[in-house]
Amino acid sequence: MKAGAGGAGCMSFRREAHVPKGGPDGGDGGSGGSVVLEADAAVSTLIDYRFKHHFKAQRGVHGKGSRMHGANGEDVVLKVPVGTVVRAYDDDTGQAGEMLADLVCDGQRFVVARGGRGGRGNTHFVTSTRRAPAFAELGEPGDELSVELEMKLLADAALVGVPSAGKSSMISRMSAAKPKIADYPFTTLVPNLGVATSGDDSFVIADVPGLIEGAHEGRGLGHEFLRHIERTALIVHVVDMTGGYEGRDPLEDYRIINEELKRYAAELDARPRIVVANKMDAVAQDEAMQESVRRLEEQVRADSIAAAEGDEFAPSPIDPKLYHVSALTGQGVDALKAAIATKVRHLREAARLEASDAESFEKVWELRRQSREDAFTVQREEDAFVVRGKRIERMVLQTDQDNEEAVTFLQHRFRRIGLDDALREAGARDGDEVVIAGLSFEYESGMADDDIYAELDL
Ligand SMILES: Nc1nc2c(ncn2[C@@H]2O[C@H](COP(=O)(O)OP(=O)(O)OP(=O)(O)O)[C@@H](O)[C@H]2O)c(=O)[nH]1
Ligand SMILES: [Mg+2]
Repeated sequence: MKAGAGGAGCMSFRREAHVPKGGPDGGDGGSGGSVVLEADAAVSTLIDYRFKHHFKAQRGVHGKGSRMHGANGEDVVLKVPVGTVVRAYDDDTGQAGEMLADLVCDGQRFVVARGGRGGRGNTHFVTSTRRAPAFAELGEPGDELSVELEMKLLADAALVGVPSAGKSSMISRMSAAKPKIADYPFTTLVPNLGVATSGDDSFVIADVPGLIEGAHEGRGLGHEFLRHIERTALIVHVVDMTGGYEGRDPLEDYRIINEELKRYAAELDARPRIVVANKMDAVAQDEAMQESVRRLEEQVRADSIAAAEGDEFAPSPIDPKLYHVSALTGQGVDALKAAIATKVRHLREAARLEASDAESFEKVWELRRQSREDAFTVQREEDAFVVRGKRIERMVLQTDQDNEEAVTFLQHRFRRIGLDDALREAGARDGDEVVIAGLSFEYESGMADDDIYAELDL
């Protein structure tokens, strides 16, 4: 992603008849266009970015005399699916790094490569002692970086449970999805999505591969999919009441799954959850299975209270009711669907409140970016002190090094962002070499007293 550079500010003086030298009138450069990612519910895949990898926004136009500002470069807006995670990507190592943004709601935007600001024209540098500043700023370079886009599943609800619990049977009962169903474990190898409707509500439900003990550390197939569950608002835990052909204890299965979710990510422990007793058609004739249902019923109620932090009347993320269902006969499926739909509706409303200004997301990412960019480091390398930091390097690149006044202004900016102090702390002495953005400067302390630009902003 390559943003446009800002246009240069203009250094110019007004010319009028009979006025030998008018005041400064150099206009500002326009800002460069940014590359922006925008989550769009109408986009369902990242396929557009499979083959086209390079995106570049326009540069800003240079300022002109008579206070004429240059035009801004246009932004490039790339639409991505809701659920796209953006990470910095290192071209050299081929590794994805820090997460830059997580686009979770429709319309959410993230400026991935910011256009450079336009340089300011010389009108900005007038001070009480310098009425005719003979310099202007160059445009800022635009950001240039590589990112990795990953689309994570965003279903409203996910069916989880041990292999063969009947998750695929359930999704095929609830929606038009037709996954493979079979009486051996790990029939489902990739998640299936289905759209279920109940009354006026509809929700997206995912059927994920069965989880087994140790899934959180990569056993079985579950781990790959636990990261999807991580982003699902509601977990529908399907318990096989027959214990399956291995004759397992349904209560033990239930505990194992809960433990795996918790160990994968602690916050999954408090994720809203509905527990379903499946294969109830087979339970009717079996005394021992009926006993299991009663025990599970009690366990779910107890877990629900515990999840509400011991307060029986507080809303608990875990539905206290155990839903009796047969995915085979369809018994109880409509009631379950209605319960999921209601819960999903409430969760969406809560999420909407949280994100009510979708801006707030953008602000958070923006603040993170700023603090990342404002920071700089000073490192002693051989005989020089090397300074690294996005903002400070940009300041240097914005300065016409051949123009003495411009360089003096740069020194003012250095002081303002604390470079002098940082250099002194790092042990710099007068005359030492300081390298920023590939350019050499000489350290000189005690200049703060004669800062002729003290009254100006950065
Ligand atoms: N009797 C009975 N059998 C069921 C019921 N639901 C599912 N089954 C059977 O249980 C077996 C496993 O069902 P699936 O839906 O494939 O189970 P799954 O949870 O998706 O299994 P994995 O994909 O392997 O994790 C199949 O033989 C189904 O026919 C039910 O309500 N009653
Ligand atoms: Mg399955």
